Amino acid sequence: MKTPTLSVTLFFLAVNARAQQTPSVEDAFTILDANRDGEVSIQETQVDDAIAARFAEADADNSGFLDSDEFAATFAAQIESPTESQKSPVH
Ligand SMILES: [Ca+2]
Ligand SMILES: [Ca+2]
Repeated sequence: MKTPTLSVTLFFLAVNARAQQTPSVEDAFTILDANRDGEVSIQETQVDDAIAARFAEADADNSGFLDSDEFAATFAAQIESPTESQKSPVH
């Protein structure tokens, strides 16, 4: 039984570990975009069941790919903890 309703997926935990600090949506998108064409395909989301399960929902324009805006709109809340949402001016 798959349960794609987890609020934090294994993929995002991996992003968190890789970022070594608060991970950003950009970090997650870059890692997920395996072929670095600037979009995430359904195949690229297969690394995580929970992301794959929400692909259609996230693909707002039904292009078959997620751009960074679509990805952020759907998954940002799972990456950026609401308790640490203060904007950091440090880049
Ligand atoms: Ca890609
Ligand atoms: Ca799209």
